Amino acid sequence: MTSVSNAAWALLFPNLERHPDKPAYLCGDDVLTYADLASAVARTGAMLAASGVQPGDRVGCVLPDGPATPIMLLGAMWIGACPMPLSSSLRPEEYAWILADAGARVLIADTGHPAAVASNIPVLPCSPGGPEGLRTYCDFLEPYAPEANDLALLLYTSGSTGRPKGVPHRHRDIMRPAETFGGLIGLTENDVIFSASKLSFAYGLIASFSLALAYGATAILSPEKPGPAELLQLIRRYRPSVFFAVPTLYNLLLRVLEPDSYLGGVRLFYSAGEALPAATFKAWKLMTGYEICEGIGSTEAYNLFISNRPGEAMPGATGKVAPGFEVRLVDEADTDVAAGQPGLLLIRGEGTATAYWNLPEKSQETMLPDGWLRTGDMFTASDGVFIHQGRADDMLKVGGWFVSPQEVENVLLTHPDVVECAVSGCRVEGLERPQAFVVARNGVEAGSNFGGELRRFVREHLPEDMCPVRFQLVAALPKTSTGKIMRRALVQA
Ligand code: 3SK
Repeated sequence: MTSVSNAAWALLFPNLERHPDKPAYLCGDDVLTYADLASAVARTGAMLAASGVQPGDRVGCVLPDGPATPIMLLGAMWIGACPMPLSSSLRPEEYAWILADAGARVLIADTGHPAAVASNIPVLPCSPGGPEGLRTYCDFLEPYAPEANDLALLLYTSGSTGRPKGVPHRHRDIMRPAETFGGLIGLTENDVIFSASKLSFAYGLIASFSLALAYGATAILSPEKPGPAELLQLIRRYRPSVFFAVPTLYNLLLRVLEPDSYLGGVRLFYSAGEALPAATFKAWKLMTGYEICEGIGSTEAYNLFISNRPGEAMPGATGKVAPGFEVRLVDEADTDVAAGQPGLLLIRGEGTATAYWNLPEKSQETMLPDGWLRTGDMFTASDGVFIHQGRADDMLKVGGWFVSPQEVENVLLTHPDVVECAVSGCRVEGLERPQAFVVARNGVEAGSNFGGELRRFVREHLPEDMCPVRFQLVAALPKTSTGKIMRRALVQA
């Protein structure tokens, strides 16, 4: 077995040589330079080793986004352990289940956090102090030299149903987004990256950790979950050049933006996590003058595998295959579909996970022996441009035809009084039919025949079978901790 670079070393060392005093992270008034980061990582590695953490051990990390998060992740990787960044907002039983499933040796968390209370493993409180304090503890420790298949990271997907699945990644996988997607979006060390998605979500981790450090850029971290107005303030304060967010957040930002809102400095607005509705793309362009560049990735890929190219983003399209990936669209028998037909997306590329943690059957279903990975997403493609049709398990079968909830939602979202919506299936006389849940603009009232108006509107644009049989006004839609709409939570409502 050949050895590969330790990911922590590969992410830190070139920066120490090139620009030790450059800020790696900005958070509130804290500035963490690359030298500060490296010192703190060595110290954290030593602290973990002294606590009995061995190469291969899983280390749970439940921390609000801030300098401590990359320090802890890199510190664990440095000694060959496998960090598991977890969202701060899971339920106690979810923490208990995940930490037990992973067989985590220790948990890094505030001792009062529900994760610490729920876990029955040693809790290491995280108090790295300010950058000066970190520097005085600098302690050199050789990085662990991993073998090619040694794990560097264990991520748990926040699936909308069932138990979360552990997705292990190797040291070299951590570097892969920078070798492929980073070039696609033209990243350089001069970029200042701000991801509204957190480090516990693969999308945020790719942006604020793998890409930021591999390019020697600077990333902004925010411990809170800022609302749209606070996000605008952060953008004005730190002037990021690249902004990553999910579609829901762009919709929320549109509610607080004004035509002359200052977004100076941002050269690229990027969206992933869910399909970006064409209506959001257009409203954003109209309001700000900027395009939103959309792509799709997954925790299993630890990368983005289809993406628009900056400056050429197309409303309603996810884009073209990203560098480093091959893709196929297949039917349920794994036969390639005819051009233009919807199919299940398979991807193949270096750096994708080769199995789930502790789930051999699910792994066999998803990760195929020849390297192809089932994404669970449906797409159509023409001229190399991919259009997302939704998650395969969200698709409805109405009158013998597949109905994409997203296609119906995209029409509803063009109605001026619809802020957000989700379409799911319901049963009418035993048959599956679409139903819609709608968050309306302020002032629209239940009982005002809004449903009738929406029905008329959808019928103008789509065939009868695709028209929801009922429209329910709701105050908010159920979402996962990463901001994805949980359509299946609305099935029985
Ligand atoms: O979950 C996603 O959609 C995603 C998107 C981009 C990168 C990573 C992930 C997990």
